[in-house]
Amino acid sequence: MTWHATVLTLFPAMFPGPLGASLAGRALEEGLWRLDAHDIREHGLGRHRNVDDTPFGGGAGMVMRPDVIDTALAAHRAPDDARPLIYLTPRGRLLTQADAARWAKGPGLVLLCGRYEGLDQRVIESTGAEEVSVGDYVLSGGEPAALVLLDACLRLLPGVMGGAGSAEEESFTDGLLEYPHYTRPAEWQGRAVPPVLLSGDHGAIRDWRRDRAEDATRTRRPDLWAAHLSQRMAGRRSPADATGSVATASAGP
Ligand code: 9D3
Repeated sequence: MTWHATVLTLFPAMFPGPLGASLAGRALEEGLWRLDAHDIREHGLGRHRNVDDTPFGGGAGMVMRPDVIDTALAAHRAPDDARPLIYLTPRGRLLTQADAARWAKGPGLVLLCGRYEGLDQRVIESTGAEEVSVGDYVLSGGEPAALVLLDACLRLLPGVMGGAGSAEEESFTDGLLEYPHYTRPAEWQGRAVPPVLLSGDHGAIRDWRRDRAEDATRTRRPDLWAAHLSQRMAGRRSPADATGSVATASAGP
């Protein structure tokens, strides 16, 4: 079975968008994955196909109606559909690489994109949708977030990337940012490549890259650095130290 993404959105023209180009686009053409984007407005109410209404309790903006969302979902998701239902919302928990890895192994996803102030809370609860955000910045809607989430999953599907995949995957799992990269020319606009990279000393190159990766992580991403340090401490803790081992096993980064 091919990995199947269904997107419910008011802007189906935003799909596949950038996922129609590059490796994901090639894989889409080759049938390695499938994408269906459906317009929620097709399930809207009345002559104007209304999908939203004013919020109970007052306040600014509009809320997407639960009946409309429920009808749209019923139309595009069979009762026995095993795919996780994800609602893209700034109120969601942050997307992680572990999510992408888990979802890439499954049959696909059903993605619900909100506009306006979002969905009526009752339809989120009744459907059991998983609420996911892609970061702490304000987007115009869930669609660009859905594209990001899909990209993260697609590059993990067998055959989508050039094959180098899983070994390279370890580098983010290792918990450090990457070291900086250089190529020819060895000197450019008065800037030299770090001499160690031209030395042929592979031990020294490995050490330099490790140092640069640690420096970058420490200064740019103190959150990742703290997680990396506790991982490193856990790795060095004696297995005989039972208390330490148990505490470490349950405390993921
Ligand atoms: C900032 C306060 N609000 C608007 C007056 C709430 C709001 C609702 C909906 C803000 C943005 C949006 C649209 N964004 C998404 O639907 C969204 C999103 C995001 O904005 N950032 C990160 N991840 C996501 S996932 C969906």
